[in-house]
Amino acid sequence: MEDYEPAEGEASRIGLTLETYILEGMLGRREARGYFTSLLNQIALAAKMVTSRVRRAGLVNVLGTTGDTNATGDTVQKLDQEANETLLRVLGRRNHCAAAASEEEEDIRILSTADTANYLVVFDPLDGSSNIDVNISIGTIFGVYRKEHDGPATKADFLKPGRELQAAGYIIYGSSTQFVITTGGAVHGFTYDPSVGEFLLSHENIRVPDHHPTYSINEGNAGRWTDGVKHWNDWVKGEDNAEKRPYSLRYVGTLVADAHRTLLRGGIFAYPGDTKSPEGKLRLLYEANPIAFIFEAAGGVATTGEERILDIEPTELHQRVPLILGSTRNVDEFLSFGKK
Ligand code: AHM
Ligand code: MG
Repeated sequence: MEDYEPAEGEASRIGLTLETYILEGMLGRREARGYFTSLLNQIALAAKMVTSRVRRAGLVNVLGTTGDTNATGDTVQKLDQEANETLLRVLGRRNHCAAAASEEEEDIRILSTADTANYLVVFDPLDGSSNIDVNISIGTIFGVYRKEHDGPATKADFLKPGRELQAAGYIIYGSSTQFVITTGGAVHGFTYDPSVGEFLLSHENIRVPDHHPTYSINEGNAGRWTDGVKHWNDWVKGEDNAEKRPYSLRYVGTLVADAHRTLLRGGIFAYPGDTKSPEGKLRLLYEANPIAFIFEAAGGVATTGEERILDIEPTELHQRVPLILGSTRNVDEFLSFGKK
């Protein structure tokens, strides 16, 4: 898959719409039939629909006071279920997505058996759901794979390592809504302009800084960590002017938000395995893989502490995985404690 990186010497394209960017990517590929382009545009459309809904999140109960039905008579749903339904509905429309696997669904959902349906989409429709009700950043994470055979998609089609992703991205519903996407080359960020109704290129060619004195981990779990993680945690809090320690702690509790900050500023995010959850908390298919794909494309690292996230051969749709990601040097520091 060719990526959408601007040609050498090409002027900055800040302000370009996401739709134009996706279309230009297709025009740059000789064999392109437009299916991939169409699929990415559908994801962008779903993102607009979800953001419009997220922006009214505090009004759900207000809108639902007439007996838990909304203006069109539908039952008022929880936002994460609504985001899930929106993505499934929009992805199912153009016969380019054969099936989807969602964090909110027990099994895969077949969306099209048409010959044109050559792609598979994995997603976490609303990541950080415990933060919805308290008006803290939440997000949507997605990844796109190619379906490699004729005939209907199966669950086995989704059990591929993350390095086979054709595209990955996330949408962060923060102080503004931003859409970060890569097809494996450059990573770009687009900011939603509600007055125009479009995502506009605002962060061109994002690169993860090599190091930043920030760490991000749920320290409430400290008693359950391995000795390596405990020693690393003591070390980041130790005093050393030259190394800019102690590092600052930043933890939102929404992976998309913690990863987004780490992508732009650098530092480290870790959700390691512990005595209660040896495999950590985060899901390989919907969370770790797409975010790892973005970090690697931006020059960062994503590992379980023992192996590269993108090399894991999944065995289950909903399997969990320890996730350590961020700037190369910060992750190296972390790993040096694990090995002691
Ligand atoms: P969710 O998909 O149900 O929202 O859970 C995943 C979230 C991540 O966004 C975040 O990194 C993590 O759970 C936070 O977990 P904890 O509250 O244990 O720190
Ligand atoms: Mg999640």
